Amino acid sequence: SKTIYLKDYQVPDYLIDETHLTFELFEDHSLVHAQLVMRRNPEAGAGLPPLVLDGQQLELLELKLDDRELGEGDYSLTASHLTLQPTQERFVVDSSVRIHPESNTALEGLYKSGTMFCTQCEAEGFRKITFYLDRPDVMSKFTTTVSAEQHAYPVLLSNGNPVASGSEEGGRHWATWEDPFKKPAYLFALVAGDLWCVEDSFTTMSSREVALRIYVEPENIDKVQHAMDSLKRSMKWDEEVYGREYDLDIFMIVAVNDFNMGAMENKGLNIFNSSCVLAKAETATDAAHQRVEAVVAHEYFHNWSGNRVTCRDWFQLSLKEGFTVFRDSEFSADTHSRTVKRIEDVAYLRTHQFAEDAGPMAHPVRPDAYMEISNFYTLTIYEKGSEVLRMIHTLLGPELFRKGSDLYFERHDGQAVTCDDFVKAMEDASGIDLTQFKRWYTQAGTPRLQVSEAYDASAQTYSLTFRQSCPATPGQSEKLPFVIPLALGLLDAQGNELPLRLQGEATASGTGRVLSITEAEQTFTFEGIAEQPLPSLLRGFSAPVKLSFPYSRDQLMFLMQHDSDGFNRWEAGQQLSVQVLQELIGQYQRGEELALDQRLVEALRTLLLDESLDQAMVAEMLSLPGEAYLTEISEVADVEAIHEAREFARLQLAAALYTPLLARYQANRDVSRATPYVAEAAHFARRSLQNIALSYLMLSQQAEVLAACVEQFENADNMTERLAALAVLVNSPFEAERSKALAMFADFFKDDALVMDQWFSVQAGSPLPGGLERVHALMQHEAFTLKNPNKVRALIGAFANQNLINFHQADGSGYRFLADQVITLNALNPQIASRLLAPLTRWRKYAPARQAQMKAELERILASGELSSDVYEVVSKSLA
Ligand code: B3K
Ligand code: ZN
Repeated sequence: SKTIYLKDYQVPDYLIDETHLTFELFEDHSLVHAQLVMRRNPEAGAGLPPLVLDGQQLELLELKLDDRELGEGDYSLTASHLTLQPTQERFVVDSSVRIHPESNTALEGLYKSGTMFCTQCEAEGFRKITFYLDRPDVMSKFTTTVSAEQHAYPVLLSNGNPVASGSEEGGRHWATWEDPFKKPAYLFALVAGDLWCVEDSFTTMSSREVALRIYVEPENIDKVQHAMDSLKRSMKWDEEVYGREYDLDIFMIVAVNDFNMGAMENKGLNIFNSSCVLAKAETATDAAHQRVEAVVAHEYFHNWSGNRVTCRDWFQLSLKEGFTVFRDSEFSADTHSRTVKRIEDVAYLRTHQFAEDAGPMAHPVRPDAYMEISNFYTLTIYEKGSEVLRMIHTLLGPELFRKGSDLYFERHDGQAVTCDDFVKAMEDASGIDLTQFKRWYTQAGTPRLQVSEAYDASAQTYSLTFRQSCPATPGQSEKLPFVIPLALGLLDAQGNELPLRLQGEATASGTGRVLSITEAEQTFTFEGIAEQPLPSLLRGFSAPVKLSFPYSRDQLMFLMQHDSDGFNRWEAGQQLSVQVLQELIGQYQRGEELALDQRLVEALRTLLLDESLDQAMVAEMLSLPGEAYLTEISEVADVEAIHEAREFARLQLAAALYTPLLARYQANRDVSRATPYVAEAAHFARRSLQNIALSYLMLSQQAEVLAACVEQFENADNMTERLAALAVLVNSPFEAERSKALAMFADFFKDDALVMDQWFSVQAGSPLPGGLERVHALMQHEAFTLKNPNKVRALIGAFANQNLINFHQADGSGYRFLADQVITLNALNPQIASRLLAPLTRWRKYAPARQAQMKAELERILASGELSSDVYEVVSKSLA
């Protein structure tokens, strides 16, 4: 495999003004004819260099240049390129190829999911469909004709507007679609299948009527309404918050079962993993409902941030992904609870993106080299990229940020641009210099920010000193200081916010404010501070850094109660829990008796007893930091100590708080019983507290709790309650009830693939001993197949990522199992194989014995035969 560098970027030699595609779909092959209306790129210099088209796994049947048939001497063909010599500035290339979607298990290019044909072209899948300049800075107008057997494939879709259709002899029919907007090939899509659709419409801000259609397999037609409602809310929100209007007459979403990721923003024809479209109360949890809403919004928002303005090259991927994640997370925050959304996003970022940023695949938000671009659809590009946008938003404020985004869209509409272009628009609109800020795009790694305080009672000054540093990452040993926007407030002894006046300022400018930290070491001094204050730092997680301040446990408890920033109240609770859990981990490691700091118990009791608090917040506070997060913040992760310490704390909390937990549980379950399912914040909140209370209560092994759990499992009218009860039973020692519930569930839902995914996941995640044996057995279940990415994620992914105590079995069996699956999947679906591999790449986190076992498995994968570029890149970099 060879490395591609950003510094080698060159504009394309040729452009494709028009692309006319004809697909003839058959059961044992498909034919693709492409007519490319091309010209020399005026920006690329003089002369007529050879035209090098991308193409992989294509059987070339015919090739013409300006209607002249080319023979073997007129072109050269390798496994990845077709080269021919143009003789004029403007010319037309016609090619016909044969491809095999019916045996495409990589799910990239044109493939079959069940009985339907569909495509996935981002990033470089279009070259598996036809010979093309498969790069995002080549934008073209597409016309697509699809023909297929009418009975099996009544629905034929592509991008843009339908312009013609008809029947052919022999039971076939065809349809032609025309997309008036220029686009890169990665946004091309085609669907053919026996699909039903739900139809609706949206009237845009300039009063245009847009037809909305969501296509699904007939049996899923009753699970589409939530996605349709989410789509309409997204369209409205993008008009209101960003001034962005939809631009075609029709917007379509198609749900497919076999899909490598969540969804894809193809112009006018989004293709979705069915797990990100289908949702109804009986089969999808609250989390699934929220994910559907967020992914529908995300893909819709790409119509502007990604499609109208796209990326010049794949190094700029975060230009569209970071921005679009920021947009969808703000949409969710506006739609439900802002604080809860922020807590969820930060917990996810700190657990997973921080781990990536500290591992062998660490890369900047704008990478400068890659082997396989599919490996760079990462938490760093998406989640950290979104944090970078959020910091720009914080530094500019909402009005200037909107001005900057308007300027960006106006200036670059119809273009393929860079992250620098985006930042330039923000600078030009705001007058704020972001030169130093751009280090967030180029330097990898999570910055550390150490904070110390000094209070001078006689001068009435309070100083905070910040020291920032950033650990070395692959290829980057030295880092320069970042611009860190730090939102903060100061609390007095009663918990009131103090007015803030920095040295040199005439008057205080309110209470909370944002400091801009730009130096390696920097001190800010506040004046007129009459008593020693308690700082509330990094409010709302205003920058993706690891902050440390020497808080005592009592101070954290004070912040938990009094901080005016909801996010930081949660954060104080998390820091308190981390301190307490780390103390338990130490006790376990030293062979001492474990003793839980009772202050944590009392802090949580106070929260449970306060019925005026947002129930979702109480639920979030009750959720102790997860094992994966405790692993991430450990110098050397001790798997057993982390698990035992956390389980001990949960048991102690369950016992001490039994009465208030039961009261909150019962009250909420009563409301749930009397209330029809609604996918809204207050209802999510009630069910989340109910379910976390149940999971604690079950640790008591009381008969009344078991009865309540079984009651909830059997009688719930929604999947949120039913699945939570099932998970609690699966993790419990009540073997009879557990087996009965699992069997009932599988029997009832056996025909619903997405529900069976939940059934697999719940079992794969159970920390009870024998986890690997259970996973092995489940792989034999008739509903399981390695060919479906959702199944792989639900069973193998959940085991390796969410069942740390079983995956990290001391005998190395978990590692061996995962490597075996990676080797099998490498041949079937390289993208899925490469993603599955991530837990093994974290070997440096563990003690020497585990390190050796994990490395041995990585080496075994490397030696296992012909590796895809996807797997090769991750394995080789992990071992480097
Ligand atoms: N842009 C797609 C991701 C494509 C991944 C290709 N391996 C979905 C999204 O981010 O919206
Ligand atoms: Zn995206």
